[in-house]
Amino acid sequence: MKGAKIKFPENFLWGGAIAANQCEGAFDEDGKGLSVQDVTPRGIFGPPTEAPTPDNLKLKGIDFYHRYREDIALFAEMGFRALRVSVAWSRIYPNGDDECPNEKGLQFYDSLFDECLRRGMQPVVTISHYETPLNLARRYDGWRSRALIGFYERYVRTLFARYGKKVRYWLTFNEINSLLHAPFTSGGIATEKSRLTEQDLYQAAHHELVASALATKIAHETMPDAKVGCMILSMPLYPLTPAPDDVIAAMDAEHKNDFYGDVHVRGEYPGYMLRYFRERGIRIEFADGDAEMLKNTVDFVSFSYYMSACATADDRVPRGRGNIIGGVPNPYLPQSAWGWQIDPQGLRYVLNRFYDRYRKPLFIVENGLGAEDKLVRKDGELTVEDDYRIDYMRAHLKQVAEAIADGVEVMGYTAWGCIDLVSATTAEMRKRYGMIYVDRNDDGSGTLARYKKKSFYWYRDVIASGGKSLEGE
Ligand code: BGP
Repeated sequence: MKGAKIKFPENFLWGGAIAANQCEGAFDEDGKGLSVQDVTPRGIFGPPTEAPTPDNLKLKGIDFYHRYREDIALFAEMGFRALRVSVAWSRIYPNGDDECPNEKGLQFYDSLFDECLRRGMQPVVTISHYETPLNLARRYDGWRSRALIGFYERYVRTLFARYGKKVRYWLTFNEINSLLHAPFTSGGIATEKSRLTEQDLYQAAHHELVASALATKIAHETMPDAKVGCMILSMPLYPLTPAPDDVIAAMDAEHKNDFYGDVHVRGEYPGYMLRYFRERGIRIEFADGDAEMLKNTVDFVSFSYYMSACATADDRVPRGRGNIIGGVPNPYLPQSAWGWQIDPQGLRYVLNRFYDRYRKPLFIVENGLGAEDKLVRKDGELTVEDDYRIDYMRAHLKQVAEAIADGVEVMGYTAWGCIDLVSATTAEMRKRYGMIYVDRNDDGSGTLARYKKKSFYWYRDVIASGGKSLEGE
């Protein structure tokens, strides 16, 4: 097949994405309570500490809390039409179960969203991005408890009432399918992972799914123009060989992730999951009204995409590293310095697969390359010659164009970590995604000054040309 002519829709939401816990810093300012991230200095898979420790880079982030105006000005220079951010739940409800919200926290996001709008960017807001208030984890075991639905409801009602006129695009839970793999970070579940059964985890997932549907219902009732999306960690799992056993293993592995999108879009539990539960004696407790609530389905499907992996029926084949879920390495693909396999065509594959399955607009809300950058001086300016990042983004955006040519409805693309921030899985600063370099090192040192990388100018040209500049490259 010939490469498609590059044609992105007129109103395509070009932009970038960040998350509060990885960039804001100011972890205890203006009444903010602690979140699960404030006690995980080693990243998603590291053990939590009792209290925040000085080596936790996330406590300081990149000081976005104080520098957001300057950073948004840089995003505007790149021509962003959308900025995906998250609200730190514990800025609004410091303990999660408080009766009243923290006004100072609310004011911060008022100013942040105003600044986005003033600069011509639609805020795309993740309501819960790995930032469950720590008190909800310690006191209730996070989403294992049904009580969390009520606390989340209070929180979203507060957000919708306050920001309904400023924010149109809402995402309910970041990478909701990561709950099984990272229960503390993703679900605020304090019980150690090794002691949790599948029953425990799927019950927690059920609570999140009900909460997500409830948020969608409230949004639709209170904000007629709002669009609500689910957010899925996408990672296509190819069969390692054409052996039918591997094909079925891949289908089963895909189903484990599809479950979440299927409930969000179809409004009910899919048959393959009911079978899985039945055969393992897992009984999901549905409260009265839950089945009805799940029928409040989303307007669009958003997802992160970094890599693909393989699945096999052969348990002896070792698994590789990757974005939370992981899988068996694909012998045909190169990998990043962190072992994440690079597969631009996988993005076209995912877009087609989701569109075939859901027939809903799709939004790529995370994609990018985590790499080590070297600051150099060029024409008197400090910069990074990050051709590797440009190559990654170009190859992926070209595949987005292919999917659009295939007829897939794509709403937008927000590049992950458009400004360097602290890594989620490893809590490092040296794993950088940005088109803007931030002078902060793993030991916490650095001036926090921002420098434009080569990719900054490249992305600016891509956006300005509506993707056309990719054609000649
Ligand atoms: C996703 C998260 C992000 C982000 C990204 C990159 O799973 O939603 O928060 O961090 O992965 O991961 P990392 O920072 O570990 O490279």
